[in-house]
Amino acid sequence: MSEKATFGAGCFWGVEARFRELEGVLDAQVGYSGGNVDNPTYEQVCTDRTGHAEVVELVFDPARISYEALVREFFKLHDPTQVNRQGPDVGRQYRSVIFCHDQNQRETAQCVLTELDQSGRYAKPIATGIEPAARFWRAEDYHQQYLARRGGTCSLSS
Ligand code: MHO
Repeated sequence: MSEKATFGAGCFWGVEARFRELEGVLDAQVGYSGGNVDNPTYEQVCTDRTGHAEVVELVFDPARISYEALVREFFKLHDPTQVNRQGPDVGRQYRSVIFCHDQNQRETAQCVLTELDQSGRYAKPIATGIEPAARFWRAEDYHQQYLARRGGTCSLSS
């Protein structure tokens, strides 16, 4: 059994690397979602005119890791209070967004978001969008497992 989960949390290099470390995550691909151009290139997305977010699409085994655990990890690995940016990376492509594949995912995402928003952990309100999954466009090969291949790190806020 496997399920999909899709998250946008800034530059997808670091987001992919972090999720790949989790037990129960079977596969991860980086790509673009939530925009209005078919099969966009990275250069098009960087113009901030296509509306796509950089996202990671995960395949996971819900018997080994829950969707809720993935959502909690998503919030931990970036600053969800930043609007249309993540650290030095600015533009709608870096927005914080959860693309839900079904009603259960939507309820879980909303529940964790509300809990964290009310926890006092953040100085500002959480800006994360919760949207129905749109079409996923796989990014260029050179963006896949980018950090693993380069041995580098990405500027993540926490
Ligand atoms: N600031 C990053 C963004 C890359 S990411 C794939 C860089 O260009 O190094 O958007």
